[in-house]
Amino acid sequence: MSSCCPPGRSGSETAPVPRLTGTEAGGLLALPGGVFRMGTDDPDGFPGDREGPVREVTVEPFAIAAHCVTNAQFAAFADETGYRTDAEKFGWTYVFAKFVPAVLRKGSPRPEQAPWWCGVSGAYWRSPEGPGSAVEGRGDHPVVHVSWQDAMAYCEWAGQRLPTEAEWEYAARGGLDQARYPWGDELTPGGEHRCNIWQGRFPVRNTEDDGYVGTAPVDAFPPNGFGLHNVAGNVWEWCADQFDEAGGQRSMRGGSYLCHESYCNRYRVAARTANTPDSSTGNLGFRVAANLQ
Ligand SMILES: [Ca+2]
Ligand SMILES: [Ca+2]
Ligand SMILES: [Cu+2]
Repeated sequence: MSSCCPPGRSGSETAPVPRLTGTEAGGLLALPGGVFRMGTDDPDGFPGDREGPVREVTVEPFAIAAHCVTNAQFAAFADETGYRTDAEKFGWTYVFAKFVPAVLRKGSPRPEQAPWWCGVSGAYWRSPEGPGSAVEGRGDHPVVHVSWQDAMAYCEWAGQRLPTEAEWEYAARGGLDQARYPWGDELTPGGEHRCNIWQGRFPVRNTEDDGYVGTAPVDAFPPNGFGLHNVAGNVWEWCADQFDEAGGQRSMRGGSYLCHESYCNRYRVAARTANTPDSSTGNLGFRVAANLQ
């Protein structure tokens, strides 16, 4: 697969989703819902990902976070509950190879089809680049190395839930009909970067024109018409849905700081991909949603 998209764990048993309790005040954006046109038939889309056909979808009123769950928010959950993520249980997670110190890179296996990833022992959300790294100074960055199961556990603790794909796309479109990006059809209107993706030549050279080589703060860049930040780029975002009828894989939306037009082009608002619910990588996080009372 020609893609920067995150590789998955394979052949490993999935742990049950822990039952946790707790609440966290909302602070979410309440959206009115309604009918919108979901998906794309654009020739630049990926039919294999089933981005199309364009269809009218009705979304009930709901609430969604303006930004992804941060390291600080996830720390509050982990500190209160002692929750251990799948990356901690498995003992490793995928880190973008360029971020891995040379001494760790040596013994870290790389997936054949995506050799820019390293499976790094001891890496997890608090040590995103492996042992010795920390999230200090990144409290307002999106938590990463969290699996779908981890995201579900956080949601349960917070009294929230993951958005459905339809909710995510409706919210990500910010009221625009069939635009390519959350802000319109142009990637850099007026030459201005509107999201954190990859500039340069993937995966060897990142010119960092948008200001970030890895994650950016969750509220970097202006929000879309509904007030959501960084739906495109920064980190992939887990959704509640199964990816397809085959089951087993969960949907992810939005693309990440590793996305580049030449390689994956999945920062378009209709783009989608998937991973197994126990997989985790350094460019994959989530944003929460909730029902309106
Ligand atoms: Ca970037
Ligand atoms: Ca995103
Ligand atoms: Cu991508």
